[in-house]
Order: sequence, then structure tokens, then C-alpha cells
Amino acid sequence: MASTIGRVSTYLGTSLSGRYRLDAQVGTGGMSTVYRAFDTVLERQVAVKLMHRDIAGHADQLERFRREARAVAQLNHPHIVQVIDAGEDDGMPYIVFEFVEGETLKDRIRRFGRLDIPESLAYAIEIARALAVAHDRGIVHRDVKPQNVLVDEEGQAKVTDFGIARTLDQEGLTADGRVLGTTDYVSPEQALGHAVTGQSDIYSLGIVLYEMLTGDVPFHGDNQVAVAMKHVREELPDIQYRRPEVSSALASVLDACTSKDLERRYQDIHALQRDLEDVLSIETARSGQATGEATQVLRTLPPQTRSRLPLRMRTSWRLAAGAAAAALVLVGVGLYVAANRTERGTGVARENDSTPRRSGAPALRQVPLKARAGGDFDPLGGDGEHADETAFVTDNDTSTTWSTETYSAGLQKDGVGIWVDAAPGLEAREIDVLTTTPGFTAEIYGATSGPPDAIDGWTKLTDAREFGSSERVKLSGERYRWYLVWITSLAPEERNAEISEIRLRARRQ
Ligand code: 3AM
Repeated sequence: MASTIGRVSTYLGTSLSGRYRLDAQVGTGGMSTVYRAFDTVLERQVAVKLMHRDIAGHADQLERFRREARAVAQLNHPHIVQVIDAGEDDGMPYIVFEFVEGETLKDRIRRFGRLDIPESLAYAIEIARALAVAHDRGIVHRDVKPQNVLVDEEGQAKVTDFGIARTLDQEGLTADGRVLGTTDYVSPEQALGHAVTGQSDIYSLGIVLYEMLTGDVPFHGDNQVAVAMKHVREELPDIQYRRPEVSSALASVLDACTSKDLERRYQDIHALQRDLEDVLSIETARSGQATGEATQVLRTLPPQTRSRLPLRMRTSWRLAAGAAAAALVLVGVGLYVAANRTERGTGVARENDSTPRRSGAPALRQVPLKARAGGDFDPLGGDGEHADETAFVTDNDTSTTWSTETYSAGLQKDGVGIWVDAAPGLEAREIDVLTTTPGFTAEIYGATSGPPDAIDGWTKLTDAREFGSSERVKLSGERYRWYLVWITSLAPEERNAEISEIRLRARRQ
């Protein structure tokens, strides 16, 4: 094989294992160099990642590296860079990947600064889908960062370097005490050397999403260790402060991704994926348009999520899919009504979201509630309001909802409601209510003892208002233990009200 002069590669033009001709160097990192190469057997372009000789020294490391390469080669998914082959030449391991024409997500952020919100969500969803496939097979990426996400010419995100980095990272860490690679996206548990699981990938993906939305990573420091320690100790700068038009729904998803507490972080990539899809459909319905990458991802949303979109955003896909025209018109009209209401209903949240916060204004954060903190409230009818579903409003999963009973002719009582218990008490400044039946009217109440079983026992905090699909209501910041959403009328044409999440936000401590 060819030799290296320092780190300058002279491998160009040579063939690995007599098969992969190295044509051009496309990138280099601390541990490996990526080449554009030509597979002389199948006669196609490929990408070859060649490990540096000095990293490839240890037999046990090599064996682990091979095992990982084999596992990752099993992953076949449109948002994962396909591993084609792996081998060794002259003691140096290499991996052959499909060649992706395009740039890394990091390059893209450097070029454009912060990205559009729907575009950021589209990439995050694609990365989450890739991670979901890997996690289902027990493979944790361990190094999710925009440098490891390639964006192809069609604007699709493809994740690379699955699990492969691990052994080499560890080697790099212990070899001379230095940290190789970036710690900009490292999860607190990884930084502390604790067990790394799928939740670590979720944290890192949250940081990638944060960077897409703001154009910058959340933490900076003099060195990689300083940055890693900030991930362990410091709260993320408030996303809505950095990018005021980010919705409360998106901010909540980001909070739940990047929680340092594993109990409060998303437990499962599938739940995160669903929430990101929900937020994308809400954001798209609000803005009334979708462009570029978001359009592609919207096409692949589950039908239930897609049904939130305005009709014209869905019609052409249905036609393309060859759906029956008559059914299309009927279904379309119903959904158009729903989508219009969704847009109108989110007006208040949008107003709040687009108001830039005064510089120096206190940052608010979502306060985690206990898993079963919700309770139904039906003092007038006495027949209960789906008590078994109340846990769904605090589970950080927008696909599960609590709903009122079905009322075929309007509520026919002063109100019904659902409360959350913020034990031992909380000075909430905002309450976020996410609903799949926007357009209902509700008031917010608080209580310090109870929870009271009559509405008179509660303190009224806000007047009645119409609730959009993601409604943020300002509160005075007085301390209450229980917060009640008291629904006084249903949305027109709805026979119940459904609430997927109730979130309280208070000043950071
Ligand atoms: O150094 P830049 O950002 O220009 O795009 C990747 C990056 O380019 C490229 O190698 C560099 C270091 O990661 N790269 C990585 N995997 C690739 C692949 N499968 C790839 N280029 C094409 N196909």
C-alpha cells in the first residue's frame, strides 16, 4: 500500500483490497479519512472511510469495530447512509458506504445560519426515523451530530457513522487523555462516563434541533471538556428567547428531548418522532404553507397527523396516490373545516410566539409534572370525565389524549374540566394546553388546597377564551398547587374536547 507523509495521504489512485480505487479525498477527521472511490467490481461510485493506521493498532478494538460494522450493515433505511462493505488493507480497517452527493447538515447550518422551522423539523424527523430503526435493533448511535448527517441533492437527511465511532472514541479518549471529536452534542450521562443508551441519542438530536433553529450550539467553552461540563450542569438557553417564533409545542418537545434527568427525557425515540411529526403538522397548518424538505416529510406523515393540514396541501398527494375523486371531495371538505379552525384557533399562541421577549426578561421553563398528575373534574354532572385517561395530559406524548364525555348537543352544563397537580406548589407564569379539538372555550383556575370538588372552591385565574391546538395562556405567577382547565363550551361541530398535554411553565430557579 501507499505510505503517508505525516498525515498527508498518498493513497489516492491506489485500490483497497484490489477493489475500491481511491479517487479523491472528501474529508478527514481525527481518526479517519473519507474518500470518493470507485468500486471496480460493481463499477459504481462509493465512499470509503479509511481508519488511520495509528488508531487501528489493537486487536480487541479491531474486533469490536468489525462487529459494529457488521451490525450497522444490517440497517437498510432511506435516512441511513447504507454500509456496503467493510474490510482491511495493510492492517487498516475501512468501511465502504453508498456515496451521497450533497453536504453535511453542519455545512448547511454554516452556510445558512439558522434554518426555517419546518425545514429543521423535517430534518429532525428524518434523523429520528433513522435512529428508531437502529434502536429497534439495539444499536445506539452514540455520536449524533450534524457532521454525521448528510443532506443529499433532494434535501433528504441521511445519518452516518452508526455506532462505529464508539470504540475509536474510547480509544481516543484514553490514549492520551484528550477528548477527540466534539462535545457540542454530548449527553450529560455520556460526558460523565455513565451508561449510554438510546436516550443519549435523543439528547444529542435535541441539541442538533436546537442548533438548526438558532444557528448555533447552546454551549461554548474554552475546550471540549468545558463544553461537556456545561451539558452536565447548565440549563439550555431558552429556545424561545433565541428564536421567538418557535411555538410552545415545539419548545416543549425540545425541553423533553434535552432534559438532563433521564426520567424526564423522552424514554423512546418513537414517542419523540410522533411528537415532532405532530408539531410539524401544527406549524404547517399555522403558516399555511410548506416548502422544500418539509413538503417531502409531510407526504410521509401518518394519516391522522396529516389530517390537520389545510386541504390544498394534501389534495395533490391524494390525487397522486390515485384516491377516488368522490371520496376525496367529501373527506376533503370535512378536513378543510377542521384545518381552518385549527389555524384560527392558534391565533393567540402565534401572537405570543412572535412577540420577541425583552432582553433580560426572565427565561421560563417547563416544570416537569409527576407521571399521574392529572385528575378529571365534573362537579355538575357527577358522572365523571374519563378519569382513566387523565395521565395522558402529563405523559409528554401528544398522540395520547384525555377527552370529555361525548355531548351530542353541546355541554348542557356550566363546565367540565381537568386539573393537574403541581405538588408541592408552583408559581406558574404560563400554562400550555395542547388539544386535538381546537375551538373549545375554557377558563383557567388555581387552588392551594384540595383539589376542590366544587368550582367555587377554585380561584379563577383567566377569563374564558377560545383554545387553539397549541395554546399558551399567561398566568400571574401566584403560587397554586392545582391548576384547572375548566371547559365551558365545546368547539362548534365537536361532541367532546380532547386535551393531549397540559404543561406549566415557571421562572427558572
Ligand atoms: O468535509 P465535508 O463536510 O466537505 O460530506 C462529508 C464530509 O464532507 C463526506 O466526508 C466529509 C467528512 O465526513 N462524506 C462522509 N460520508 C460520505 C458519503 N457516504 C461523504 N460524502 C459522500 N458520501
